Amino acid sequence: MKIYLNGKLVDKENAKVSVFDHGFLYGDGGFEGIRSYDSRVFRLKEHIDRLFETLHTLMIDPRMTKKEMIDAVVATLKANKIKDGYIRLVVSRGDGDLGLDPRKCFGKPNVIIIADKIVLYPVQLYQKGMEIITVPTVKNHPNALNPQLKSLNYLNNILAKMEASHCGYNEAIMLEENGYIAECTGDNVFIYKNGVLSTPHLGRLKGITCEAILELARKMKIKVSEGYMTRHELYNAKECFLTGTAAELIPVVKVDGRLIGDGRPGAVTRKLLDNFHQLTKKDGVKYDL
Ligand code: PXG
Repeated sequence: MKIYLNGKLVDKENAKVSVFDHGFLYGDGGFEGIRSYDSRVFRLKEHIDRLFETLHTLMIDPRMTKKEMIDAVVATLKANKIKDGYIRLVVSRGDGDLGLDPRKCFGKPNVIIIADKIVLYPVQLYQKGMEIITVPTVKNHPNALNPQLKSLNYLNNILAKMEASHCGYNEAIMLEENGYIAECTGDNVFIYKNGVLSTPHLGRLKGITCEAILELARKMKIKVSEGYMTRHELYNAKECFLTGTAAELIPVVKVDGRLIGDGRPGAVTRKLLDNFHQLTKKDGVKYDL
């Protein structure tokens, strides 16, 4: 396996960064999780735009242009001969001393690209739908660590994930401190009822999959709404599903013990998943192996 590390494609064994890297010491950096389908990197430009926004807020200069970053992702996929895969792109602040002050870092961020195979949720979950719960750990406040930042500090989500798995569930719904639905630990949340597809508007990552689903829904003439969402609305939705790069679109049939709709993946959910699969066949940056 070849890993992209600061401009070079190196063997996995040699892909190493220092223990003084502030990504390791403090979670100081940003990342993206990207997918390729049959030699097309899905919405690569959008992922790179989001990464650069995260880095802009963190005041980390990757010392590469967006075009160079796109080329580096494609080069990594080609070097590993991966047609269908998962790409993890990480930019950390780089080496510094043991203090958290970024000014004492050396201004050389580490840029890492790993291209690997993707492991999906089991296929039965897509057919039967998932059962999930809301958890006590609240979503980071936007003025603390904005959920729109895809930062290397994922502990907020990891704590919520632990709460879900401790209770025997695969995914957790996280609420904002005022109780409104925010998102899951690695997915956005959607509900459908009375012809309207809704997703929370704030307190969440602006998911690339989420945006793609909103676009598809508009094309299907489904009304879409981004606003506040309570647990009551979620429990009484006709359909519910989660979206994310890893999960794509996965139906949810029970939340906190409440059956959603008739307890089976809904027709709109299934149609959107179908259309999403079609989209992955024509969207994105094409490359030849
Ligand atoms: N919310 C959060 C908190 C996420 O981390 C999403 C929503 C969905 O966003 P996208 O852009 O993927 O539609 C994410 C994405 C992993 C993994 O390894 C996590 C994500 C994506 C890919 C892999 O657990 N999270």
